Amino acid sequence: MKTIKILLPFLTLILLFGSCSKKGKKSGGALAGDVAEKVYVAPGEHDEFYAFISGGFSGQLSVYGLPSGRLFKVIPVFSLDAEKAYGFNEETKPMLNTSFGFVPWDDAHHPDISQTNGELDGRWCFINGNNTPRIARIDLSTFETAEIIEIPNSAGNHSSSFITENTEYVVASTRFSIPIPQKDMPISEYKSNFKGTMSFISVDKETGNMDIKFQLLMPGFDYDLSHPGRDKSHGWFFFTTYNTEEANSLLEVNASQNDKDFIAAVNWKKIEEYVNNGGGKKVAAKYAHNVYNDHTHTATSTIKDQVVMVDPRDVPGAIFFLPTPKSPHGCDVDPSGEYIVGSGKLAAELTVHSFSKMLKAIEGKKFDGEAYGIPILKYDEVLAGVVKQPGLGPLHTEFDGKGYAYTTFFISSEVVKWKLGTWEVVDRKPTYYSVGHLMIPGGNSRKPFGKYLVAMNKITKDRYLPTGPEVNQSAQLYDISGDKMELLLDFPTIGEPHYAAGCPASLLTDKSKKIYKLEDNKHKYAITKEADAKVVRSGNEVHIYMSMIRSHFAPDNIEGIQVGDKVYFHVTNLEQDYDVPHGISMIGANTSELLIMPGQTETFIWEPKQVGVWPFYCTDFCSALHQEMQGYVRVSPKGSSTPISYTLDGESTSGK
Ligand SMILES: [Cu+2]
Repeated sequence: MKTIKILLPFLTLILLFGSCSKKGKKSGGALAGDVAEKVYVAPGEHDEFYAFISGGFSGQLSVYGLPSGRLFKVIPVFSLDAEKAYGFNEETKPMLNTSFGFVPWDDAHHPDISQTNGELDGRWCFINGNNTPRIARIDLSTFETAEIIEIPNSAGNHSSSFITENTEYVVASTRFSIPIPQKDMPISEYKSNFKGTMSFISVDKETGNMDIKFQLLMPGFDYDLSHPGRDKSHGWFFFTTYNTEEANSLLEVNASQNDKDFIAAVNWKKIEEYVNNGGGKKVAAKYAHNVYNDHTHTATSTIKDQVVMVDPRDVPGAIFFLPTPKSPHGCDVDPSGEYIVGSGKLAAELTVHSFSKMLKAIEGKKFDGEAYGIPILKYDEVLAGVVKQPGLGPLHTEFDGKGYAYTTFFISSEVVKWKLGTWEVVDRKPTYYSVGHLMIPGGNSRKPFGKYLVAMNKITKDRYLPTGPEVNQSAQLYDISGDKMELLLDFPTIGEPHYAAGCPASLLTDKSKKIYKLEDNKHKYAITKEADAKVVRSGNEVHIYMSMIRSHFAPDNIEGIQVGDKVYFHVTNLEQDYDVPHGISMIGANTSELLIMPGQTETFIWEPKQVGVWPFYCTDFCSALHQEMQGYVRVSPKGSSTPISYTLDGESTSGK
């Protein structure tokens, strides 16, 4: 017995430091022998889940398979994409228009998949642009960005883009408070003058189209993350706050003074009703609304000029503050809708609030003062329980649907599994290293698929072959189907993955689009057969109506172009076969290539600067004769008498 007592501390030490001593070697040495089998997806086989992982500062959303960790696609959302010409071709440039002009780069943070009755329905994925506040909707049949709406009266669009359980709203809120409306004023007058907003963006049930239904004018705190109520708490939305001190400088000290910040509980159904009855004030606000049309293959950008602003004091009983220690980050609601987990980054314990206790406390008016007219509920009256000494630096919690929660701890670099209701820690596993968010497919819904957990780590260090000073960020896959979590796989990620959403592959595979039908192509410059290809001059603008099909362009020889012309290549891919895109590249053009899907039309502009005969070619290897897929443009001096002419089917035709 004595020996065991003496040995135990040593064993613990060995366990604790065992992983560190393996640095540089295969830390997978601790893995069980059958781990490889669990992530191995044989050639030709498909993964069980999709994972949509945000690209952070890359402004994109990447699509992976689980359990293999294979990368399938990078979906361009808020940033130019040189692989797919998003934001380079004329059709998608309007997608990146904002009230600040063309903003071709953003910081994409939190994807969320649409839901019906609280369960993932796989129709759309939403994601926020954090820097120049925007929300995007990605169509999960095409895996393309279908719509982007800018959020006015916002800065640091961080507690976004989370959706209610019938996708009634996608919700966005401000991390940075600002003067609303914006004006020139001293920063030192921040306190009580700067404000935050919460935006409720309605989503059309059929089309998915977004529209800002209302904005809530909130106290000047930092709103960090948010999640909707579900099931019994459907109709409410919860937001974490920090900097309730309203500091405007040295926040690392000045925003950590209060023992407790808040979770704001918003009864959006009540506010919706108020707005539907004419409540709220229409205020001037300039913001862009950009929509891509699958038939014209073209995006339009509309600048809108007002929003409905609601002052919470005008809707009593709609918003309450739940005191939550200490600078909480994650704000997560369990599948039953009863528990609201607030992860206080600087707190020793993990705080869990109870929705039913909250309702009782509201009814009994158990208030502890108010902040800017919003009642603060008594901490003890809303508390469901605390997870004691769970780890250091809790950030984000998701759920497995089997009564357990999984929380990431940034400082102690681990994922901790604990039981809802008893609050006991039942398992913990290290992450490599410093995990931010985690994802369980469906973990933010009534019906999680509690088989895998993906940890998104901020630091990679020695996990991969070195690639200079910068190493890719990393995700790690854990099997959570048993009592104990099991680390299965490391895989590198694109950009900085802030957050992810996942769903069973079966939800998306059947409706994944294969081609765009040519007969549905309503692009202004589309042609549906080669015989319609033509070149039309209008002043110094030349429009080339071009087609591509294995393995040639029509026309492939063009003459009569002059230096100083603005030449529009409108290129239609006539293929009607799955997975046969073509590309086009023209020497000296600002856009090196367009990648055009079967049935789709895209446009680039070429402004020839030099006399000569200049080639163009297909950039996407499309057939055995791909290298033959090429053509020439003859450029004559400005004012030359060489008429427009072009070849169709090898014959020369004169143009107009
Ligand atoms: Cu080709």
